[in-house]
Amino acid sequence: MAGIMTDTIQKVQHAVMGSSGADKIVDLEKDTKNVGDKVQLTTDYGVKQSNPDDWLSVVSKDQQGPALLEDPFGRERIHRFDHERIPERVVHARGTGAFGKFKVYESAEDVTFAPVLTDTSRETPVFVRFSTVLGSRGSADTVRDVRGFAVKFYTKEGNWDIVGNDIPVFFIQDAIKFPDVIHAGKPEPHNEVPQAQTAHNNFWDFQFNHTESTHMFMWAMSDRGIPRSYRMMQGFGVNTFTLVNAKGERHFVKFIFTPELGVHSLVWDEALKLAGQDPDFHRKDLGEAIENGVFPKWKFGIQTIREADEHKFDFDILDATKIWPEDLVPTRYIGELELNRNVDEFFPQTEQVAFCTSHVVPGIGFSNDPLLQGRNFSYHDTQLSRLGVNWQELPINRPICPVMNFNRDGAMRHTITKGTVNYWPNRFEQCPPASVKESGYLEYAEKIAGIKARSKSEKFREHYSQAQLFWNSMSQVERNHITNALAFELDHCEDPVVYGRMVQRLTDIDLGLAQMVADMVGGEMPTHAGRPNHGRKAPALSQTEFMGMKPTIASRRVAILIADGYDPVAFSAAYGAVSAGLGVPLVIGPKRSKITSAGGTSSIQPHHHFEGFRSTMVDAIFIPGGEQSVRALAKNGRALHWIREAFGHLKAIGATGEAADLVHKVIGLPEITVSISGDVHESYGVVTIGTIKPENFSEAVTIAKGSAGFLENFFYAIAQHRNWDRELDGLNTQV
Ligand code: HDD
Repeated sequence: MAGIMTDTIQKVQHAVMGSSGADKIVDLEKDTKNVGDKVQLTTDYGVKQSNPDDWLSVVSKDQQGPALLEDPFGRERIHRFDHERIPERVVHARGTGAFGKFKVYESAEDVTFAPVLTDTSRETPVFVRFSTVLGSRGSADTVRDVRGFAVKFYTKEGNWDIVGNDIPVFFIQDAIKFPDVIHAGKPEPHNEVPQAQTAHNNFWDFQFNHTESTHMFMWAMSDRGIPRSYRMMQGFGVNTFTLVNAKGERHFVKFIFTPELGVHSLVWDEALKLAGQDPDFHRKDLGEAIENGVFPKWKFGIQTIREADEHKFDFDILDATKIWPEDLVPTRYIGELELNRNVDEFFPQTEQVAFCTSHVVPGIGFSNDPLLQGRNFSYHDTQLSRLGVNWQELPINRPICPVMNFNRDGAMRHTITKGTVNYWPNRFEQCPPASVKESGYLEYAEKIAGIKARSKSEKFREHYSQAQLFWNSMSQVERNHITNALAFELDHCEDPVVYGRMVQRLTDIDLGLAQMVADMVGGEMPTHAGRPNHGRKAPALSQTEFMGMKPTIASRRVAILIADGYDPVAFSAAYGAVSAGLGVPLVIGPKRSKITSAGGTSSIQPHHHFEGFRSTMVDAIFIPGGEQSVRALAKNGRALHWIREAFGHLKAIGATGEAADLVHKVIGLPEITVSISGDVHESYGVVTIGTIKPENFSEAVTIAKGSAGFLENFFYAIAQHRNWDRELDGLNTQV
């Protein structure tokens, strides 16, 4: 009788003991094998194969006869291949993932008894999958879209999933509308166009017809819709969950992740180009950072509201189209999420990972948020069609704690459970339920009274106030970007009804915005506001709030542009310092064969050539002097385009010696260049110096503006992410 439990417990004991972020990796090891091991090629049934290249056929010296169906090896190859695909996710099909760990540094025991949020000595293994929403599995990473941010915590009490987005609100309030919003956003039914974008009639027709979407489309049109990196996005659980503490008190809660590197975005022209030039940009970016040991980290925060305060707000706290403004409900940061390991194989890990909002652990519960209630049904359901009923047995999905119950059988079941009974209760009392003290799930005894009806409570009917709050809280640059994004999207709507009505909708947010968009896309020019603007602001809604983190160049890609005859001193100083700062130096030349320095003292094989790689793929460019090199670059149209484009995309540019003149000539800035220290000059994030100084050889470059060193100032410009002044002053037109 004890056999069942003992066997299972033994299986997982190894993984559960020790509680480091590596527990899940240890758990996966038993299902992981190495192609590199000295094993010979076999069929799936283990028989070694002597010739995997020729199908068994009738052949003679001078005649190729028919292939024989009797060949079991040939048939197996084709059969297996024919069935390699599973249905892609109906939304969030395109994504990438990584392993890591989660730790709380401040116990939240005042609001929950969930050890994952109270035990500060614990490290919980996690798997995180980032995604876009609308595109197919093979679509581009950098399209304008909401990004998924799904975290699976493998806790000792079972799996807990936060299935969130990089935007804190959602398009709809009620799950019953989910098929409509997704149908409207996905490619249109008659021609399956467009791929991975919201810039089409149906999406905007839906937005007009659902006033509740107004808040979210403003977020989607903001720079949040085109993140620079998955590592530079916030993550939000969006829905309202609940926490219960040891005293049995309940709080409403929202979950938030804020990246250590700050929140940063691409610029639109860059995002468009990257979609073609490097469709895997975000996927590679995450892999590269982890590979280089620059592990992405997020602070984990909670916003909590006492149960008794549920109705104290002018919005319904269960409405997923509303944020809880920070001035009313501050975020309390209590933990840290770190990603530190790439997957070994994409399909069994990233593709087969499956999240469920309904998966919570004791101490965490749901609310009556009508979107969440529907999600709790949908996720398990979709895994059934994607992966089958035994999807939780898959290595990536199984918990690291013991799993034992009487759910049995089904397609592809592979756990073998010993014992004579498969039901509860049973005469052996096998597999008894656990009390709350033994970590059994606590159902919070909530009193519910109401009338069964298809409607929502009163406060769910207000749809514009927070859209205005968002717009009011944006910086000028952010407002420009939202205006341009709306102008782009509506330009792709051919139906005048669609763009005409949307222009009118924008008057419910801001008349000026509506007029600027109307001017660009056509439609009747609005003359008065649809409703008064309340004028309130919430600074934490602006990305600029999350840009000023500690300046760093860690994980930033810096392209070093050279040709034969480059200055080896400036080159080495910059290359060494970028590497020392954990940035990624990438040498780019006219060709990928060896490039020789001035005086022939050194040479290097570039990582890429100007045509093969583009400025869109880096964060900054550096050009060392060297008369011959700079002369060659000046004659190379693609190299000049690199400089113009990087400038247009607001990126930091550094140049020394002869290259300083070249840069200024190409971008046309000389008259506004100011000296910031000695002969170090800076203007709009373009940093130049006549000759690189000995102090710049130091590997430990302090990142500071206005200091004597060239690299200090150049790195500061990189750490700022982009130079927005160029855009505000209209200098970024050459892209
Ligand atoms: Fe969803 C996937 C996030 C509303 C139904 N959703 C999915 C993923 C994320 C989200 C990040 C990808 C998970 C992964 O990486 O595998 N979804 C959200 C957020 C929502 C939301 C933040 C609003 C708060 N979703 C939502 C609703 C429904 C669904 C209202 C249905 C009623 N979502 C699904 C799904 C998916 C999914 C169809 C597709 C693949 C999957 O679940 O595993 O069930």
